[in-house]
This record gives sequence, structure tokens and C-alpha cells, in this order.
Amino acid sequence: MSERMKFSGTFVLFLMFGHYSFAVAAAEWGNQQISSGVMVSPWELAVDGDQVAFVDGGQVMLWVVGQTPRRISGGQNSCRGTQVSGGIVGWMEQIGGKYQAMLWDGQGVRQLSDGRHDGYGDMLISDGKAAWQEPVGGARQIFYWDGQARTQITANMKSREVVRLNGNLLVWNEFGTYAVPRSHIYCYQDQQLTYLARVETSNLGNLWASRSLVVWIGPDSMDDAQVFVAMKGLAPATKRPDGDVNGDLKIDLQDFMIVSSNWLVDCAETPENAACQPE
Ligand SMILES: [Ca+2]
Repeated sequence: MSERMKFSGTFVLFLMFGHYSFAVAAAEWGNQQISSGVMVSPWELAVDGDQVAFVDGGQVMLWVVGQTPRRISGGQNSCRGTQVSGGIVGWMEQIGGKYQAMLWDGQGVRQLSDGRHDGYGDMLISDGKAAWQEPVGGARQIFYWDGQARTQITANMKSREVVRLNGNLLVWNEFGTYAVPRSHIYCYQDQQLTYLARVETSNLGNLWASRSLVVWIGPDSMDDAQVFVAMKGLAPATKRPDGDVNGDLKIDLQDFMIVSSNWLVDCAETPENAACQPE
């Protein structure tokens, strides 16, 4: 049988079976318009499960399958950076001229940021957890909401390119200067800050996280692009030096502040001390 005939036979089979499955798919899927405003932002759209969040006239709208869209934000202030995950909607809302991290938990709206800084970029929402960035001390810092309390995760002058949140796994990269093409990848999970990797590039757009894996594309020793993965159970990227109290691999004033704030605490003598309470 010639190559041409083989190809024709395959093509006939494709027509017979391929066409049949296309017809079923077309009957099962339909579409509808779910917004009706006149100022829907073309850059704001998020979907999770049967929920869609978007911004119309600066307001956060939530559409749930089978329902009409409803406004989630307060109606007075401009909103952006909308995300939806597991029935929880997050966004940045301009209050008093500064963008604040907001969260709607299905019952009401909660402001997660403290109003002092003008938040940057999008809200990240996953499993009731949230992360966002605020400029503090001349650089953008990452803040994390674990569902109950807010924590400032970073406190340095490094630049951050990519921040990801998947479940309770928060991942980001940072670099010092543009002159040195080098990124450092960190993660924060279960109140533990971990240094994951040094990557010899200043442009680390391909950084992603599942709930247990961190993946990125970076150069190998031959400067070829390769895929890397970080996960628990592999050898640590580097040892945590003695005296590094907060686990950021640096020994600086932050560690000293933690030690001094707990100076002479004795949990055997005074277990009721706040510093002795389980997290
Ligand atoms: Ca430290």
C-alpha cells in the first residue's frame, strides 16, 4: 500500500468517527452573555468551578451558574485585580486613594490590608487564603492571609517578579539588581519560609506552584533552558544558618528583634505566656 493510500484510509476514518464526536460536542455546549453593564473591564475576569468574577463600572461582580450577577464590592470605590476561588472573591479596592486588599467570603466583605499603603497588582486567592503586595519601606512586600490573620512575609529591598498562591503554598522569586541576572525562589507554607533555589536569570516568568510542587524554567550549566521542580523530600537548596530565627537565610536585625521580643521567656515556668502558645 502506498503512503498516499494509507493517508486516505486514515482520513476516511477521521471523517466517520471524528465528525460524529464533533456533532455531539456541539449539542452539549452552549453559551450565553452573563454581564449587561456598559463598562465591563476587558482586563478583569476570573473563573473557578461554577463561579465567574468580573469588574463592571469599577465594581466587582459575581456570577454563579443559574443566577443573575450580583455586585460584591461596596459600590463607592474603584476595584481591580479580581480573583475567585472556592466561593471566595478577592480584589484590590481604592479606599482613600490607596488600593486595599479586600475579600468576600460569601457572607460579607473584609478588608485584609491596614489602609496605610497603596497595594500593587492583583489579589491572589486560593482555598480561603489570600496574598497580595504592598509597598513598604521602598519596595513591594508580600502579605499573606491564612484565613484568620494577616502576616507580612517579606521585608527587604529586593524586587519581586512573580507571586503564586495555591492552597497554602505561597511562592515567589526575588532579585537584587538588574545588573546581576539572578533570581532567588522562596516559598512560605505552614508559617515556614523556605529558600528553594537560585536561578541564573533575571527574567523568571515561568514560575508556577501546585499545592505540593514548585516548577520553573531556568538555564542549566550549559545555559540551555530546562524545567526544574522543587518539592519536599529533595535535598534542601542550602543550610539554614544558626541564628536565623525567621528562616530567611539571613541573620539580621529581624532575627534580633524576634529574639529580643522573647528575651527570657521560659515556657516551662510560664506556659501561659503568649510566646508559648501553639500557632
Ligand atoms: Ca533571618
